[in-house]
Amino acid sequence: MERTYIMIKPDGVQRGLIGEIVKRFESKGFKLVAMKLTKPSKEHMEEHYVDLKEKKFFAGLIEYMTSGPVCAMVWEGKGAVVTGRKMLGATMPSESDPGTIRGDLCIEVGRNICHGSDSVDSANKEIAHWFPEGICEWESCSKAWIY
Ligand code: RTP
Repeated sequence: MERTYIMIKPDGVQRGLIGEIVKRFESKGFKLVAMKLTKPSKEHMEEHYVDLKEKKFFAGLIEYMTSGPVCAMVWEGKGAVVTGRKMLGATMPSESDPGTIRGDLCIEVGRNICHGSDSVDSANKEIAHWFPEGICEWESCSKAWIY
């Protein structure tokens, strides 16, 4: 089953949006298979965004992304990568459609509250980078408590 790496950025954590974002992924039907709050090192974040290292905004991006804890998650389900990106909305909040996470909840590109893998290949690399300890494998083996 396809998996994607979704990260709530420091501004999303500080604004108390973890519950709102998790709710959207749960309501959509995706399955949460890994989650942790972690304050990444500069080196760890530079590796995550290595493809952007030549961009003018790179230093500011790293400073922002290491300014507080992030909520690192892995979500599983059919088409999780493409659908996850659609749920996040466009990178620029001014271009994100209403109904998307960025479209509903933020204004600045430099404070756009969430990250989502842009391909299955990136997702696999990002999951290994953020969860080297492995992730939780679980099945809904009994539905006795679901009404
Ligand atoms: P992300 O990796 O965070 O999900 O973002 P993305 O694929 O939608 O966009 P990308 O181009 O990879 O940019 C990564 C993050 O860098 C910040 N950014 N700032 N100041 C700027 O013009 C600018 N452009 C991008 C955003 O936080 C963006 O999400």
